[in-house]
Amino acid sequence: MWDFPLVPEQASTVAPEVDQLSLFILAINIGITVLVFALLILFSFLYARRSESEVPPQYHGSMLLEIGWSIIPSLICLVIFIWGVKVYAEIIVPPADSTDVYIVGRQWMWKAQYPTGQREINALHVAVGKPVKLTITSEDVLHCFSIPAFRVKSDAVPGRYTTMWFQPTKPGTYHLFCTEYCGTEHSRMIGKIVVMEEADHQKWLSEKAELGDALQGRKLFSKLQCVTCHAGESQARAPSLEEIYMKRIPLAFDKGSAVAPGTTVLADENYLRESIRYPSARIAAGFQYPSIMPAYDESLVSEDEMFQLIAYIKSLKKGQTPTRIEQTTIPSALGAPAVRK
Ligand code: HEC
Ligand SMILES: [Cu+2]
Repeated sequence: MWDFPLVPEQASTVAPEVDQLSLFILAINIGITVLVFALLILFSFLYARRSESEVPPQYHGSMLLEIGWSIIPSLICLVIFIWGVKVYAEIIVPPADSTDVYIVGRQWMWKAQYPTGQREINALHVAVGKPVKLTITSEDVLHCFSIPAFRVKSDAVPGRYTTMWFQPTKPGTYHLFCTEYCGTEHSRMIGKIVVMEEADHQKWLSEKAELGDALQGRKLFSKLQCVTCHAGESQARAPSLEEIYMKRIPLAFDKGSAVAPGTTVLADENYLRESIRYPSARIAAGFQYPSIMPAYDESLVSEDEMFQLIAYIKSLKKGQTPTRIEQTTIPSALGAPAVRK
Protein backbone atom coordinates (compact mmCIF):
# COMPACT_ATOMS: atom_id res chain seq x y z
CA MET A 1 0.00 0.00 0.00
CA TRP A 2 1.40 3.35 1.06
CA ASP A 3 5.10 2.71 1.43
CA PHE A 4 6.92 5.93 2.20
CA PRO A 5 9.69 5.20 4.71
CA LEU A 6 11.40 8.04 6.57
CA VAL A 7 14.83 6.48 5.95
CA PRO A 8 16.02 3.78 3.49
CA GLU A 9 16.24 0.18 4.63
CA GLN A 10 19.05 -0.50 7.12
CA ALA A 11 21.29 -3.12 5.53
CA SER A 12 24.77 -2.63 6.97
CA THR A 13 26.37 -2.75 10.40
CA VAL A 14 26.74 1.02 10.67
CA ALA A 15 23.26 1.89 9.34
CA PRO A 16 21.42 1.71 12.71
CA GLU A 17 24.05 3.90 14.40
CA VAL A 18 23.97 6.52 11.65
CA ASP A 19 20.18 6.57 11.88
CA GLN A 20 20.13 6.90 15.67
CA LEU A 21 22.45 9.89 15.49
CA SER A 22 20.48 11.50 12.63
CA LEU A 23 17.18 10.96 14.43
CA PHE A 24 18.66 12.38 17.65
CA ILE A 25 19.68 15.55 15.76
CA LEU A 26 16.28 15.67 14.05
CA ALA A 27 14.51 15.32 17.42
CA ILE A 28 16.52 18.21 18.88
CA ASN A 29 15.68 20.34 15.84
CA ILE A 30 11.99 19.56 16.15
CA GLY A 31 12.10 20.19 19.91
CA ILE A 32 13.70 23.62 19.49
CA THR A 33 11.38 24.57 16.63
CA VAL A 34 8.31 23.63 18.68
CA LEU A 35 9.64 25.51 21.71
CA VAL A 36 10.33 28.69 19.70
CA PHE A 37 6.91 28.69 18.05
CA ALA A 38 5.06 27.82 21.26
CA LEU A 39 6.75 30.70 23.12
CA LEU A 40 6.12 33.03 20.18
CA ILE A 41 2.40 32.32 20.25
CA LEU A 42 2.18 32.29 24.05
CA PHE A 43 4.05 35.61 24.44
CA SER A 44 2.03 37.34 21.74
CA PHE A 45 -1.03 36.81 23.92
CA LEU A 46 0.65 37.24 27.31
CA TYR A 47 2.47 40.45 26.47
CA ALA A 48 0.11 42.00 23.93
CA ARG A 49 -0.32 45.75 24.36
CA ARG A 50 -3.57 46.31 26.30
CA SER A 51 -4.01 50.05 25.79
CA GLU A 52 -2.61 52.85 23.58
CA SER A 53 -0.82 54.47 26.54
CA GLU A 54 0.69 51.35 28.06
CA VAL A 55 4.48 51.50 28.64
CA PRO A 56 6.12 48.12 29.24
CA PRO A 57 8.56 47.63 32.12
CA GLN A 58 12.24 47.83 31.03
CA TYR A 59 14.62 44.84 31.43
CA HIS A 60 18.39 45.13 31.38
CA GLY A 61 19.37 41.54 30.72
CA SER A 62 19.30 38.40 32.81
CA MET A 63 22.46 36.59 33.83
CA LEU A 64 20.57 33.36 34.38
CA LEU A 65 19.14 33.38 30.85
CA GLU A 66 22.48 34.31 29.26
CA ILE A 67 24.28 31.46 31.00
CA GLY A 68 21.45 29.04 30.33
CA TRP A 69 21.25 29.58 26.61
CA SER A 70 25.03 29.47 26.27
CA ILE A 71 25.65 26.32 28.27
CA ILE A 72 22.73 24.14 27.22
CA PRO A 73 23.31 24.45 23.42
CA SER A 74 27.07 23.95 23.98
CA LEU A 75 26.38 20.72 25.85
CA ILE A 76 24.02 19.53 23.08
CA CYS A 77 26.65 20.33 20.43
CA LEU A 78 29.28 18.50 22.46
CA VAL A 79 27.12 15.39 22.66
CA ILE A 80 26.52 15.49 18.88
CA PHE A 81 30.26 15.99 18.31
CA ILE A 82 31.43 13.12 20.51
CA TRP A 83 28.75 10.78 19.21
CA GLY A 84 29.56 11.85 15.62
CA VAL A 85 33.29 11.21 16.05
CA LYS A 86 32.56 7.75 17.41
CA VAL A 87 30.35 6.80 14.44
CA TYR A 88 32.74 8.46 11.96
CA ALA A 89 35.71 6.51 13.33
CA GLU A 90 33.78 3.29 12.83
CA ILE A 91 32.84 4.20 9.28
CA ILE A 92 36.32 5.31 8.24
CA VAL A 93 38.56 2.47 9.52
CA PRO A 94 38.08 -0.81 7.63
CA PRO A 95 38.49 -4.06 9.60
CA ALA A 96 41.71 -5.93 8.86
CA ASP A 97 39.89 -8.90 7.32
CA SER A 98 38.03 -6.84 4.67
CA THR A 99 37.86 -8.04 1.08
CA ASP A 100 39.29 -5.48 -1.35
CA VAL A 101 37.28 -4.22 -4.30
CA TYR A 102 38.51 -1.50 -6.65
CA ILE A 103 36.06 0.99 -8.10
CA VAL A 104 36.61 3.29 -11.08
CA GLY A 105 33.97 5.90 -11.85
CA ARG A 106 33.68 7.55 -15.22
CA GLN A 107 31.05 9.43 -17.21
CA TRP A 108 28.64 7.63 -16.78
CA MET A 109 29.27 4.28 -15.21
CA TRP A 110 30.89 2.42 -12.35
CA LYS A 111 33.47 -0.29 -12.93
CA ALA A 112 34.21 -2.74 -10.14
CA GLN A 113 37.15 -5.09 -10.03
CA TYR A 114 38.01 -7.83 -7.53
CA PRO A 115 41.63 -8.69 -6.62
CA THR A 116 40.80 -12.14 -7.95
CA GLY A 117 40.10 -10.62 -11.36
CA GLN A 118 36.29 -10.59 -11.59
CA ARG A 119 34.89 -7.40 -13.10
CA GLU A 120 31.48 -5.88 -13.35
CA ILE A 121 29.80 -2.71 -14.50
CA ASN A 122 27.18 -0.77 -12.53
CA ALA A 123 26.89 -3.67 -10.11
CA LEU A 124 28.68 -5.08 -7.12
CA HIS A 125 28.13 -8.58 -5.76
CA VAL A 126 29.16 -9.04 -2.14
CA ALA A 127 28.63 -11.62 0.59
CA VAL A 128 26.41 -10.97 3.59
CA GLY A 129 28.27 -10.52 6.89
CA LYS A 130 31.67 -9.96 5.24
CA PRO A 131 33.39 -6.58 5.46
CA VAL A 132 34.29 -5.08 2.07
CA LYS A 133 36.85 -2.31 1.58
CA LEU A 134 36.46 -0.19 -1.54
CA THR A 135 39.33 1.77 -3.07
CA ILE A 136 37.77 4.33 -5.35
CA THR A 137 38.99 6.64 -8.09
CA SER A 138 37.71 8.39 -11.21
CA GLU A 139 38.89 8.53 -14.81
CA ASP A 140 37.45 11.93 -15.56
CA VAL A 141 35.47 14.20 -13.22
CA LEU A 142 34.35 14.06 -9.59
CA HIS A 143 31.77 11.38 -8.84
CA CYS A 144 30.47 10.04 -5.57
CA PHE A 145 29.88 6.37 -4.81
CA SER A 146 26.87 6.13 -2.54
CA ILE A 147 24.88 3.19 -1.12
CA PRO A 148 22.01 4.70 0.90
CA ALA A 149 20.91 1.37 2.42
CA PHE A 150 24.41 0.99 3.90
CA ARG A 151 24.68 4.68 4.91
CA VAL A 152 28.06 5.03 3.24
CA LYS A 153 29.37 7.22 0.45
CA SER A 154 32.72 8.38 -0.77
CA ASP A 155 33.86 10.80 -3.45
CA ALA A 156 35.58 9.37 -6.53
CA VAL A 157 38.36 11.86 -7.18
CA PRO A 158 40.43 11.84 -10.39
CA GLY A 159 44.11 11.39 -9.58
CA ARG A 160 43.57 10.11 -6.07
CA TYR A 161 42.37 7.01 -4.19
CA THR A 162 39.72 7.30 -1.54
CA THR A 163 38.58 4.37 0.57
CA MET A 164 35.45 3.31 2.38
CA TRP A 165 34.10 0.07 3.79
CA PHE A 166 30.84 -1.60 4.74
CA GLN A 167 29.54 -4.87 6.09
CA PRO A 168 26.15 -5.89 4.69
CA THR A 169 23.74 -7.48 7.15
CA LYS A 170 20.86 -8.61 4.91
CA PRO A 171 20.79 -10.39 1.56
CA GLY A 172 18.98 -8.39 -1.11
CA THR A 173 19.47 -5.87 -3.89
CA TYR A 174 20.16 -2.26 -3.03
CA HIS A 175 20.57 0.99 -4.95
CA LEU A 176 23.92 2.39 -5.98
CA PHE A 177 23.93 6.07 -6.88
CA CYS A 178 26.38 8.67 -8.08
CA THR A 179 25.67 11.57 -5.74
CA GLU A 180 27.95 14.22 -7.24
CA TYR A 181 26.58 16.01 -10.31
CA CYS A 182 28.91 14.86 -13.08
CA GLY A 183 27.35 15.85 -16.41
CA THR A 184 24.26 15.35 -18.55
CA GLU A 185 23.72 11.67 -17.76
CA HIS A 186 24.59 11.91 -14.09
CA SER A 187 21.11 10.71 -13.12
CA ARG A 188 21.68 7.51 -15.06
CA MET A 189 24.94 6.71 -13.29
CA ILE A 190 23.23 4.19 -11.07
CA GLY A 191 23.60 0.52 -10.34
CA LYS A 192 22.83 -2.23 -7.93
CA ILE A 193 24.53 -3.79 -4.94
CA VAL A 194 23.65 -7.47 -4.70
CA VAL A 195 24.17 -8.96 -1.26
CA MET A 196 24.33 -12.77 -1.47
CA GLU A 197 24.72 -15.61 0.96
CA GLU A 198 28.37 -16.53 1.41
CA ALA A 199 28.06 -19.82 -0.52
CA ASP A 200 26.23 -18.17 -3.44
CA HIS A 201 28.86 -15.47 -3.55
CA GLN A 202 31.66 -18.04 -3.72
CA LYS A 203 29.81 -19.69 -6.59
CA TRP A 204 29.34 -16.35 -8.32
CA LEU A 205 33.06 -15.57 -7.96
CA SER A 206 34.11 -18.93 -9.39
CA GLU A 207 31.72 -18.57 -12.33
CA LYS A 208 33.23 -15.21 -13.18
CA ALA A 209 36.77 -16.34 -12.49
CA GLU A 210 39.52 -14.68 -14.47
CA LEU A 211 43.21 -14.09 -14.10
CA GLY A 212 43.70 -12.36 -10.76
CA ASP A 213 44.64 -8.69 -10.62
CA ALA A 214 48.16 -9.40 -9.43
CA LEU A 215 48.72 -11.80 -12.32
CA GLN A 216 47.36 -9.27 -14.82
CA GLY A 217 49.67 -6.73 -13.20
CA ARG A 218 52.61 -9.07 -13.62
CA LYS A 219 51.89 -9.27 -17.34
CA LEU A 220 51.73 -5.49 -17.57
CA PHE A 221 55.00 -5.26 -15.64
CA SER A 222 56.70 -7.11 -18.47
CA LYS A 223 54.71 -5.55 -21.29
CA LEU A 224 55.37 -1.97 -20.12
CA GLN A 225 59.02 -2.88 -19.60
CA CYS A 226 59.05 -1.93 -15.94
CA VAL A 227 61.25 -4.94 -15.51
CA THR A 228 64.09 -3.43 -17.57
CA CYS A 229 64.80 -1.04 -14.71
CA HIS A 230 63.14 -2.67 -11.68
CA ALA A 231 64.92 -5.97 -12.30
CA GLY A 232 65.25 -8.35 -9.43
CA GLU A 233 68.97 -8.95 -9.52
CA SER A 234 70.48 -5.47 -9.67
CA GLN A 235 69.32 -2.34 -7.94
CA ALA A 236 71.56 -0.03 -9.90
CA ARG A 237 69.01 1.45 -12.27
CA ALA A 238 65.91 1.55 -10.08
CA PRO A 239 64.87 0.61 -6.54
CA SER A 240 63.57 -2.87 -5.86
CA LEU A 241 59.77 -2.94 -5.55
CA GLU A 242 59.73 -6.08 -3.40
CA GLU A 243 57.81 -5.71 -0.15
CA ILE A 244 57.69 -1.92 -0.38
CA TYR A 245 53.92 -1.70 0.16
CA MET A 246 53.16 0.19 3.40
CA LYS A 247 56.88 0.62 4.14
CA ARG A 248 58.37 4.04 4.78
CA ILE A 249 60.58 4.98 1.80
CA PRO A 250 63.51 7.37 2.37
CA LEU A 251 63.20 10.31 -0.04
CA ALA A 252 65.75 12.43 -1.89
CA PHE A 253 63.52 14.93 -3.71
CA ASP A 254 59.98 16.21 -3.28
CA LYS A 255 58.53 18.18 -6.25
CA GLY A 256 62.01 18.94 -7.52
CA SER A 257 63.61 20.14 -4.27
CA ALA A 258 66.05 18.12 -2.22
CA VAL A 259 64.54 17.14 1.14
CA ALA A 260 66.23 16.92 4.54
CA PRO A 261 67.98 13.56 5.05
CA GLY A 262 65.77 11.15 6.91
CA THR A 263 62.53 12.35 5.26
CA THR A 264 60.33 9.39 4.42
CA VAL A 265 57.02 8.72 2.73
CA LEU A 266 54.53 5.91 3.35
CA ALA A 267 54.33 3.64 0.28
CA ASP A 268 50.54 3.33 0.23
CA GLU A 269 48.38 3.00 -2.87
CA ASN A 270 48.40 6.74 -3.50
CA TYR A 271 52.20 6.88 -3.41
CA LEU A 272 52.58 3.88 -5.73
CA ARG A 273 50.14 5.40 -8.19
CA GLU A 274 51.91 8.76 -8.10
CA SER A 275 55.29 7.03 -8.60
CA ILE A 276 53.98 5.45 -11.81
CA ARG A 277 52.04 8.43 -13.23
CA TYR A 278 54.46 11.16 -12.16
CA PRO A 279 57.81 9.52 -11.33
CA SER A 280 59.51 12.87 -10.71
CA ALA A 281 56.99 14.07 -8.13
CA ARG A 282 58.91 12.34 -5.35
CA ILE A 283 62.25 10.59 -5.79
CA ALA A 284 63.52 7.79 -3.59
CA ALA A 285 66.84 8.30 -1.78
CA GLY A 286 69.83 7.41 -3.93
CA PHE A 287 68.23 8.54 -7.21
CA GLN A 288 68.46 11.72 -9.26
CA TYR A 289 65.92 14.39 -10.15
CA PRO A 290 64.27 14.31 -12.65
CA SER A 291 63.63 10.58 -12.60
CA ILE A 292 64.83 8.48 -15.50
CA MET A 293 61.56 6.56 -15.21
CA PRO A 294 59.11 7.48 -18.00
CA ALA A 295 55.78 8.91 -16.86
CA TYR A 296 53.07 6.32 -17.52
CA ASP A 297 50.10 8.54 -18.31
CA GLU A 298 46.49 7.49 -19.02
CA SER A 299 47.29 6.55 -22.62
CA LEU A 300 49.80 3.93 -21.39
CA VAL A 301 48.19 2.75 -18.14
CA SER A 302 44.42 3.13 -17.64
CA GLU A 303 43.01 3.42 -14.10
CA ASP A 304 41.96 -0.25 -14.28
CA GLU A 305 45.48 -1.28 -15.24
CA MET A 306 46.89 0.95 -12.53
CA PHE A 307 44.96 -1.10 -9.95
CA GLN A 308 46.45 -4.28 -11.46
CA LEU A 309 50.01 -2.92 -11.36
CA ILE A 310 49.53 -1.87 -7.75
CA ALA A 311 48.04 -5.27 -6.86
CA TYR A 312 51.14 -6.85 -8.39
CA ILE A 313 53.54 -4.59 -6.46
CA LYS A 314 51.59 -5.33 -3.25
CA SER A 315 52.00 -9.05 -3.88
CA LEU A 316 55.76 -8.91 -4.60
CA LYS A 317 57.73 -10.88 -2.00
CA LYS A 318 61.51 -11.06 -1.62
CA GLY A 319 63.14 -12.56 -4.69
CA GLN A 320 59.97 -12.62 -6.77
CA THR A 321 60.73 -9.88 -9.29
CA PRO A 322 61.15 -11.55 -12.67
CA THR A 323 64.73 -11.28 -13.88
CA ARG A 324 65.57 -9.49 -17.07
CA ILE A 325 65.94 -12.10 -19.75
CA GLU A 326 68.04 -10.26 -22.30
CA GLN A 327 69.75 -6.89 -22.31
CA THR A 328 66.96 -4.49 -23.23
CA THR A 329 67.30 -0.78 -23.70
CA ILE A 330 65.42 1.80 -21.70
CA PRO A 331 61.96 2.23 -23.24
CA SER A 332 62.67 5.56 -24.91
CA ALA A 333 59.56 5.35 -27.09
CA LEU A 334 57.55 6.20 -23.99
CA GLY A 335 58.89 9.74 -24.03
CA ALA A 336 60.94 11.88 -21.73
CA PRO A 337 60.40 11.81 -17.98
CA ALA A 338 57.60 14.19 -17.10
CA VAL A 339 57.58 16.56 -14.17
CA ARG A 340 54.32 16.83 -12.30
CA LYS A 341 52.53 20.04 -13.16
C1 HEC B 1 63.80 3.74 -17.19
C2 HEC B 1 63.81 2.95 -15.98
C3 HEC B 1 62.45 2.69 -15.32
C4 HEC B 1 61.34 2.12 -15.87
C5 HEC B 1 61.11 1.64 -17.27
C6 HEC B 1 60.37 2.05 -14.78
N1 HEC B 1 60.90 2.60 -13.64
FE1 HEC B 1 59.96 2.76 -11.86
N2 HEC B 1 61.52 3.80 -11.11
C7 HEC B 1 62.74 4.02 -11.78
C8 HEC B 1 63.62 4.79 -10.91
C9 HEC B 1 65.02 5.28 -11.26
C10 HEC B 1 62.92 5.01 -9.71
C11 HEC B 1 63.42 5.77 -8.46
C12 HEC B 1 63.32 7.24 -8.64
C13 HEC B 1 61.90 7.68 -8.55
O1 HEC B 1 61.36 7.67 -7.45
O2 HEC B 1 61.33 8.02 -9.61
C14 HEC B 1 61.61 4.38 -9.87
C15 HEC B 1 60.62 4.37 -8.89
C16 HEC B 1 59.46 3.61 -8.97
C17 HEC B 1 58.54 3.45 -7.89
C18 HEC B 1 58.69 4.06 -6.52
C19 HEC B 1 59.53 3.13 -5.71
C20 HEC B 1 60.13 3.75 -4.47
O3 HEC B 1 60.91 3.01 -3.83
O4 HEC B 1 59.88 4.91 -4.17
C21 HEC B 1 57.56 2.61 -8.33
C22 HEC B 1 56.34 2.13 -7.55
C23 HEC B 1 57.86 2.27 -9.71
N3 HEC B 1 59.04 2.90 -10.06
C24 HEC B 1 57.08 1.46 -10.50
C25 HEC B 1 57.34 1.24 -11.84
C26 HEC B 1 56.43 0.55 -12.74
C27 HEC B 1 55.11 -0.10 -12.30
C28 HEC B 1 56.97 0.61 -13.98
C29 HEC B 1 56.36 0.09 -15.27
C30 HEC B 1 55.02 0.54 -15.58
C31 HEC B 1 58.24 1.30 -13.87
N4 HEC B 1 58.41 1.68 -12.57
C32 HEC B 1 59.09 1.53 -14.91
C33 HEC B 1 63.06 3.61 -13.04
C34 HEC B 1 62.17 3.00 -13.93
CU1 LIG C 1 28.94 10.51 -11.57
